[in-house]
Amino acid sequence: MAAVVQRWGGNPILTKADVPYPVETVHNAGAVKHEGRYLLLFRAHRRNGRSVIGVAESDDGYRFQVRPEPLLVPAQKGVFAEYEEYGVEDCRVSEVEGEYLLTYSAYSRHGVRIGLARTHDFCTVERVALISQADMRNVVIFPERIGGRYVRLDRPHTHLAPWSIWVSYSPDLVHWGDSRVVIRPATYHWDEAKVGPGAPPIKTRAGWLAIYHGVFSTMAGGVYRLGVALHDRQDPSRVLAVGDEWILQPEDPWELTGYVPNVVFTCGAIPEEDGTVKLYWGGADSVMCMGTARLEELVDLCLRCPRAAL
Ligand code: M1P
Repeated sequence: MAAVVQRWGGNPILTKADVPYPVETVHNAGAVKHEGRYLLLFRAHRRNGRSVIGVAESDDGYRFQVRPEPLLVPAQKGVFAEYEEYGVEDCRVSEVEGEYLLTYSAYSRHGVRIGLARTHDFCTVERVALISQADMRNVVIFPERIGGRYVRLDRPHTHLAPWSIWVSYSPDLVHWGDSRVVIRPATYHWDEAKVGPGAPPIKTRAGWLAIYHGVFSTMAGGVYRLGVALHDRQDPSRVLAVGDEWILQPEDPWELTGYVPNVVFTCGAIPEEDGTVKLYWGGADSVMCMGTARLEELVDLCLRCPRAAL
């Protein structure tokens, strides 16, 4: 049977050798189409072990060139400086009402929380707010307001239960609430250890298609895979279906070994007019890869063979 995600033959599309400043990894990139060009906002470890966000550009979504300087580095002053001291990671990009919203993990001695910034041109970035307390990662913002409010999926950490996906709402991007858990890991399933939002949700006729990551713990460590879920268009806290089967697992050598072995991890996917989606993922926390899938098939996978969301 054909794979749901067709890996591109030119993978990996970015490695540290493509970056014109010293870094040891290029992975977990947010993805967006801006003025007809594809942009990847990737995470890169500097040699002090802390991460920055760089930008790579492309005309076709396959062949990328990295800009000479990173776009986002830890803030040097103000409240952001205190909470970004250990680095900025795993940026997601959502276009909402003509501006691009960036959400990223901000690491510091206080834990990991989420920073939100905005840009119009991907040259200058304005930090808006720190939109969570510690500990939180993997925030994706829906590309439109729903019922007048911004909506996000996120993944808080707790010691009481496996880490789950939540939904939250905001009138102004700064204040968030009305939070509810929407997808929990499923016991003895490929995502049983934890789940987390991946790419910002994509609107389809059947609902919001959300690509997420799930982890299974083995004697050799966690295996990160990708799966899909469908949220109601008007009420995204209503999960219509979660696909029982993963859509992508580590298979290529650069996904099986690297900085963290056995990882495919997405922060971005770009829907195209022909019904396909370009999916970008980090391989083994070391390189960037891409592949394509048919949106209809991803939706179908959720509906045809669902597992319980909670
Ligand atoms: O090493 C795999 C991933 O681990 C973390 O992901 P999660 O939030 O699911 O625990 C992050 O550090 C992520 O960057 C990394 O790819």
